[in-house]
Amino acid sequence: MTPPATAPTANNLEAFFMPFTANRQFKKNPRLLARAKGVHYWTPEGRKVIDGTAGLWCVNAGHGREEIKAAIAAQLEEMDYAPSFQMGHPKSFELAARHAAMLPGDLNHAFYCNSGSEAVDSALKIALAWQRARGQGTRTRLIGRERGYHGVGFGGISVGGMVNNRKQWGTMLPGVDHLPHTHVPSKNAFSRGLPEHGAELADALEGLVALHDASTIAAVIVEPCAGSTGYLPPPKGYLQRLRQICDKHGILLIFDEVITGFGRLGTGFAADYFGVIPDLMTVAKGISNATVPMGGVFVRKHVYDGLMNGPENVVELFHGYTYSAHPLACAAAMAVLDIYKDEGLFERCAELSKYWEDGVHSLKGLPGVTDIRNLGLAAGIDMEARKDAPGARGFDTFIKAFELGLMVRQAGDTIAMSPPLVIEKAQIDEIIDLAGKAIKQAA
Ligand code: PXG
Ligand code: PLP
Repeated sequence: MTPPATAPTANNLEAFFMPFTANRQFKKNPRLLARAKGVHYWTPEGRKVIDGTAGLWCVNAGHGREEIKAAIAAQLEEMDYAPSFQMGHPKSFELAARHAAMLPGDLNHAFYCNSGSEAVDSALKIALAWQRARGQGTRTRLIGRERGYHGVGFGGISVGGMVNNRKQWGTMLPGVDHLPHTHVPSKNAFSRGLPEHGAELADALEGLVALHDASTIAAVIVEPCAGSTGYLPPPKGYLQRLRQICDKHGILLIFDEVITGFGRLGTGFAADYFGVIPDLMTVAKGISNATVPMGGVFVRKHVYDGLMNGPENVVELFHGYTYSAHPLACAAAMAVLDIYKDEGLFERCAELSKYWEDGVHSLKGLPGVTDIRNLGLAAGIDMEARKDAPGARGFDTFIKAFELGLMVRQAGDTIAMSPPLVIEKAQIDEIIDLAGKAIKQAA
């Protein structure tokens, strides 16, 4: 049979509608990745690129891990798929028990899905259902934060705070409000680790309570460290204060740990790092080392228990995905947990983070660099925008870096980096060197 004229070939990139990409620009000058191992990618032509971003903040244990491959292959052999609606398969329960055991406090229950976006929508729905189940059904309002990223579902973009991810979609969810973001470069520029100033920004939640009344507010969702917007570690004391205000007013606190979860800060979760336990936590990415898509919502005991009411034959939460707790994802996630533990990768991240901090802050003084932030194995570098061309300098820096052999992530005129946790010191040196060259070449 003759293939249709539009069959995609190496030089026909038209059919794929690319996500979060300037499609027409990309297809004129594509950047393809064809192979990956360890902390490197290779282009189809065989050019080696060091992965300064762990894919998209997700390949925490490095690429091509044999143990994960073997676990997925074995699961595929044994059973490809089983539904999780009114049925179960052993690995989903085993994985949830393992997650519960490693999570702080009484975050003892795991709901599974397939991405961070689904995790966020699931968490928002669980929060609303819980408030209703305890007789507080007037609490329907959800509070997010400016510059927040919570994926791309309607719930996630509504509580999210990045204008480009919102402006095409009209009113989104009703009854949402936002806290101010915590980026205060006038006071905190070039902070190493947590910025000193800005804990009082959490008090804006008291302002929202005064405006809307606590009886209308179900939950607050924040990223402990805002990731997508260019990496913003929270001011000292900020998350603790948010926790106190939520407790005072019966508002659930949701930490979106899609990026910070599974080791990025040198602890299992940001909740461990900050000693602040949210009522619900969303995760994805590092949960499966990005081998099989997976996301999850971890839920504290009171939230789970609050929903386990009514007749026992009635479904407690009318929510779930065909692929919730997919057997391949569960098998991958357990192999990943073994690697994190056996190789001590969270501890390794904690040990390397000072070296990383010194490295990224050595870029201070390069042309146009206005701020550098870091926490754990991640960093954000702000550059001055070119006159009348916001984002152009950031994009050029990203392109120059890729040509030099380094993957970074661009958000406007900010560059973010978050290498796999298996990175070596010499490779950190290489990343810093190439990032510095790219910043200079794009200046
Ligand atoms: N919450 C947070 C905090 C995230 O960082 C999501 C939810 C959504 O996850 P999914 O799996 O639906 O994409 C994310 C995802 C970037 C970048 O450039 C960040 C993400 C995704 C893609 C790019 O910083 N974060
Ligand atoms: N659309 C239709 C027509 C469906 O039947 C389903 C699931 O059964 C979905 C969407 C949701 O798909 P998923 O469960 O993979 O999110």
